[in-house]
Amino acid sequence: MLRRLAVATLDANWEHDHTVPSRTLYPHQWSWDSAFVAVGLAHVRPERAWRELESLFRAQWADGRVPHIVFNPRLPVGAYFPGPEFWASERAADAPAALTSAIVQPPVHALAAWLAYLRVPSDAAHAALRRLYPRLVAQQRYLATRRDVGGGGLACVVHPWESGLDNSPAWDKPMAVVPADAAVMRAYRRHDTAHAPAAHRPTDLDYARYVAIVASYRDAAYRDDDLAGRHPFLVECPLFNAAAGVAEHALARIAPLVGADPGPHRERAARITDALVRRLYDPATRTFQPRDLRTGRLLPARTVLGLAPLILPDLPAPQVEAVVAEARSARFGLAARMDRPLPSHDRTAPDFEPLRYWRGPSWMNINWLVRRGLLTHGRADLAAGLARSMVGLVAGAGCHEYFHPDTGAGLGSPAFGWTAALLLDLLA
Ligand code: 9YW
Repeated sequence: MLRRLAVATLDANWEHDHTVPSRTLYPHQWSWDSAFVAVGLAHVRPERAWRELESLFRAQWADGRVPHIVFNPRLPVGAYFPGPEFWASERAADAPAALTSAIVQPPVHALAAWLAYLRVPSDAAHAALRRLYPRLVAQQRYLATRRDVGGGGLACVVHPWESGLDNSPAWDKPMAVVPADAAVMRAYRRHDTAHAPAAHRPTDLDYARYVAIVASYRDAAYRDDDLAGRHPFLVECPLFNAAAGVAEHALARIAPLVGADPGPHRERAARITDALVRRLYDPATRTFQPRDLRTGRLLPARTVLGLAPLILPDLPAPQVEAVVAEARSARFGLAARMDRPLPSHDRTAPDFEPLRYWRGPSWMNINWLVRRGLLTHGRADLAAGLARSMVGLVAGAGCHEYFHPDTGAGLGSPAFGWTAALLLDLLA
């Protein structure tokens, strides 16, 4: 039954060569959504899993960046805000012919490609891996070179949207100093609040700041040189960089299959893990925290982003223990028997908001990543507890975008791509 619901959701969201996250809220192709969706499609429609990844990478920029949105040119202007006219990515020398945004999302694609291949290692899958490998390598090179603004071996994100967790409390401090006026939003029509209650979504002031950060990047034709001198939002995120590390591990597995040397990938993976521990681990609180490059300080909110480094297979034992302890604390509630998956923010924090998007609700993709981390580090008991709670959530509410972290009620889009896809992976 559940499996059938998940497949029907993915089929309904399939759009000629990719899957939309949601027909109503997000009608274009989103980068990390496509990676998660490919993991699920590999179980039921393997040929589509490769089309999903390949259509995304066809829109890759010449500098290697993989845009966070690839716009469907068949949709009318105004189908989503901000649309291609707002991004005006044609101002950048490296932009592709496709209509895209100009920022990125967490690089979970190499992992998705590796898992899709493992699931069905057919000749077609092998051929797709060969085509994707150089593109995945270019994606990593972009992040490791142009985005190492702090010079310490980590990629920085230049917009909260790049973190994938848009309005996470992690970003409150750096966002608070971005100059913006909520009144700016009168000039635009938000698409999201027409399809979901405003109380669940980022505020107009958040959006005014999102717009201001894009405007700053756009005014520099989306160049990455001298970001430190001019850009209003620059943070090193633990989830984003953990994804980049895992990508190198995945590429090390893929490389021999396509006639490439896995050695450099292993070395880069080790360097990323080392940099994460050195730059984002706080021994005083025993947590991973994002670093604000504009102040040089770690950001204090204890969000679920801090649990993501668990996905790194070479995370040293003290940090593994620390992340597991944080996940098991009252802040997140991980246990071998648990009713609800992990929330997106510390339940005990005064700014925990169970209904508002990334400020409290539970999300399948983050829980799926944490579960992988638990399996990687031999915590099968906790991984099983988490998986059961995730399946229970979808069994109770359907393939929603996110869920109330206490009641399990479905929130946001009711037919969401990555929820369906990752459920299929859990049920496999
Ligand atoms: C928005 C599509 C995207 C996700 C992001 C999520 C949201 C778009 O939806 O961003 O309107 O804010 O935050 O992670 O990729 O599902």
